[in-house]
Amino acid sequence: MKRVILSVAVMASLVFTSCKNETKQEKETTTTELSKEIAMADITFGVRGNCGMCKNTIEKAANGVEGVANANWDVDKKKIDVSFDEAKTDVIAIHKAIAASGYDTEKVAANDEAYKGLPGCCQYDHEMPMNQSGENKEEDHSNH
Ligand SMILES: [Cu+2]
Repeated sequence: MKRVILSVAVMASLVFTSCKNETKQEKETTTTELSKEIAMADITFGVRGNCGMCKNTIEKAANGVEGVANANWDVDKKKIDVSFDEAKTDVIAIHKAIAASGYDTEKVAANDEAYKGLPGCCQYDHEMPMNQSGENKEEDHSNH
C-alpha cells in the first residue's frame, strides 16, 4: 500500500513539473512573437568625421530620429551602424538628421551652417573617403 501511495506521489510530481515546463515554454514563445512584430532594420553607411567629438555629434543626431534604437559611428572606417524600427522611420530620414548636424553622409551632403559651427578640429575634409573597408587599411600598411 505504501508503494502505491509513493508511486502516485511521484507521478503527481512529474505531472506538476511537466505542466510548469509547458507554461514556461509558452511564455517564451509569446515573447519571441512579440519582438518579431517590431521590425528592426540594421543598416551601415558612410559618414565623414574626424574624432570622438564628431562621434558624439553624429550618434546624437542619429539617435534623435524617432525609431532609432542604436547608432554607432566608427572613427576609423568613417561609417555608422544604425538599428531602427522600420515602422517609425526610414533610411533617408537618418541620413538627413546626420547631415543637419553638419556631417556628410553617403546620400546627403552636410548642412553648411552646421558644418561651420563645428569645432575647428571637427571640420573634416569634404573629400575624405568614407565607409572604408578594413582592406584599405592593410594597403596603407604595405606602403611602409
Ligand atoms: Cu571631431
